[in-house]
Amino acid sequence: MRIGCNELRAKIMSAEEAASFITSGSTVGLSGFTGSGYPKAVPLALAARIEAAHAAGDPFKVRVWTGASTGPELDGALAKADGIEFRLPYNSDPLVRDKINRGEMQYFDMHLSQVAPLAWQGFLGPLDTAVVEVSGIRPDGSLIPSSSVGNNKTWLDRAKQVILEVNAWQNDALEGMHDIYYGTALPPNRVPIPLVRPDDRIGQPYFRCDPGKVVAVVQTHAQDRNLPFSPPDEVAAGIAGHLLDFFAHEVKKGRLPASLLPLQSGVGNIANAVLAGLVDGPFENMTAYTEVIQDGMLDLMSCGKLRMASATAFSLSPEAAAALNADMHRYRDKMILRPQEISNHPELIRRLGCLAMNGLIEADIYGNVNSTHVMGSRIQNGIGGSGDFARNAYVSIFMTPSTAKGGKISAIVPMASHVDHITQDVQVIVTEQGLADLRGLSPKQRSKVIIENCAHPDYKPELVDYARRAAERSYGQHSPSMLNEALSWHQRFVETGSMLP
Ligand code: 0RQ
Repeated sequence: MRIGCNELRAKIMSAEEAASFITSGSTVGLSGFTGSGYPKAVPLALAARIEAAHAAGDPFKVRVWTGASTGPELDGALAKADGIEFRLPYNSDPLVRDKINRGEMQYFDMHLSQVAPLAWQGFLGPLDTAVVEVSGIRPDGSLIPSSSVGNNKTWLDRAKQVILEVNAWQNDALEGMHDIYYGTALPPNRVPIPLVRPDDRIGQPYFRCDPGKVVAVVQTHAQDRNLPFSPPDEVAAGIAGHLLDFFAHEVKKGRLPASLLPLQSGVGNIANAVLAGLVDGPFENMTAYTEVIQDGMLDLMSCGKLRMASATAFSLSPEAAAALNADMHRYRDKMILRPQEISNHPELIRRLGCLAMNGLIEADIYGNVNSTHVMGSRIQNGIGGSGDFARNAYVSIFMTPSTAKGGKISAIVPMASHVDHITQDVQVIVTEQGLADLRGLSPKQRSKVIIENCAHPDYKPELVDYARRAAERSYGQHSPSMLNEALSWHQRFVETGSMLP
């Protein structure tokens, strides 16, 4: 029995009945992080309610807060119903993305570690309802978290009312894997967070939750979204190869220990391919202090090279999710899931010395990185946790194929059309062409090594030419630029569909 608390058992009802507690104009804090642990029934019922309201002429909309991206039954369904007025802090759903880019939805794309503190500070406004998936309810009303933790602790504490989805699809061996830290506070009452190793447990395995605030409990049996990863192609393998050589070089120089430092790996295919590359690498006894546990991390664990991983969520393919579910008892002692304010905490990332590896949309020749905006204006996903990790990492690495959209876009450009990570937060850039180690280099030195090592041959001569002319004509000579030309590649793409001249 997943629901051990009598008081809460008495509140079991249908998703439709539960959704009726959510009113138009209210703010809903939902669980969910990279397709894991999001509520799967109440948002669908809410979307149906919104559609019915719209058909009757009622402009029903809600404000949606989550951990990060969710799944089609949440973001997809609510966007399709045109039911989201405002969304934070990270999205990868294509329907939501379209609405944002058409100007039909407000989106506050923010550092994931800052969501909970900002909510506590009151800047985000009141939270009316929390809708949180859990894997069970204990007799005392405390909650066994699901496959992601995200901002759930904060939503449960802050919301005026709580709706719980108890998902029997989630493995009951999840119990005990979580570490929910209740020691965060607002200034001037903050104290050091007592975590000094990735495997330290500093909290408790359960969420506390006042049963009196719970208005509905909905039972589900539904799987997480679990998108497949594409198998590493030549480009991804090239990037992984350069990065592994770099790590080996750093170990040889004595700048990294032989087991490396806690790994952080972003979302996406390239990040996953790098982890796959580490399976065949020489490094043993590794750890991860990261946001998401992907397929590659499970592979690293099963071959014994990754000792443990701390994260806030799983982000697995259907095959890896099935493998984990079948073998949860083997993995569970090696994994800790924490609130995202802890998994992404700048203090902890700096203390542990994480090796941050994140994807990018484009980097400019001076090492400024755009992680979010295509052609300076169209949001792809969001900054997510990349900023939390990049600024505070021991080594901050960004990786990308050197071109996008079949070669029509260069990932290395004269000037980034939007900047998420300033050049000071970007220490290494890797493409399949090579790796640029930017540590200790001035802007002009950076531009040389980025163009030489990372640019695609189709674009390299253009970049060399731009840099040469900029060095002759620029207003200043610290980061030479030609303002009338710096974004012309992007303009050319917008006008012709290609950055190529
Ligand atoms: O779009 O699928 O429509 O073809 O972006 O690109 O090459 O598959 O790479 O999956 O690693 O994602 C930066 C988006 C890279 C990701 C980004 C298009 C490309 C494709 C995906 P299509 P790839 P990845 C912790 C860390 C920010 C958040 C973050 C991201 C799609 O890494 O969202 O780092 N990062 N979080 O075609 C136009 C370019 C492009 C481009 C790529 N220059 N111009 N389109 N694309 N480069 C995790 C969390 O925070 C939760």
